[in-house]
Amino acid sequence: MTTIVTYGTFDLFHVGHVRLLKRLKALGDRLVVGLSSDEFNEVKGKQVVIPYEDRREILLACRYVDAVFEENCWDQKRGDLIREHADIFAIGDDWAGKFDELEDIAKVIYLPRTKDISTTELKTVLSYLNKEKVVEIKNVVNNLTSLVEHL
Ligand code: C2G
Repeated sequence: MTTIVTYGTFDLFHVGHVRLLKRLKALGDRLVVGLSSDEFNEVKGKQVVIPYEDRREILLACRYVDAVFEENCWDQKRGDLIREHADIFAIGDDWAGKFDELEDIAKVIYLPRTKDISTTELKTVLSYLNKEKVVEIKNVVNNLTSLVEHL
C-alpha cells in the first residue's frame, strides 16, 4: 500500500486541482490531502471564497482523494507524514525545493502545475462578471426610470 500525502487550499475547485490529484493518485494506492484551514489561509495570505467544510466535502467527493486532514500551520508536515505512514510527499512544482528536508521520511516529488488556470484568475473573472452585471442592471434601471418619466 503506497500512501501519498499532499497539501493545499483547493479553493474554487478547478481542473488544475483535479489534474494534480489524478496524477498524485497514479503514484500509489492511497491519497491523503492536508487541507488548509480558513485560519491558516490567512497566514498564507489567501482570502478563501469557499469555507473549509465545503472545500473538504468537495475534495472527499473527488474519486482520487481517500482522506482529508486539516492543515493549520507550516511545520506540521513531518508529523503528518509519519502519522499517515506516507511513502510519498508530492505537491505542485510552484513549491519546488521547498520541502526537500522531508526526504528522510518520504520520497519528495514536485509535479508540473496545469497552465492557464488558478483560483486567483477565477476570482478575477468572477469580479469582472459581477461588475458587468452591476452596469447592466443600472442601465435597465435607468431605461425604466426614463420610461416611467414619459408616462
Ligand atoms: N495546482 C496545479 N495547477 C494549478 C493550480 C494548482 O497543479 N493550475 C496545484 C498546486 O501546485 C498545489 C495544489 O494544486 O499542489 C493546490 O493548490 P493550492 O490550493 O493553491 O495550494 P497551495 O496554496 O499551494 O497550498 O503547505 C503547503 C500549502 O498548503 C500548499
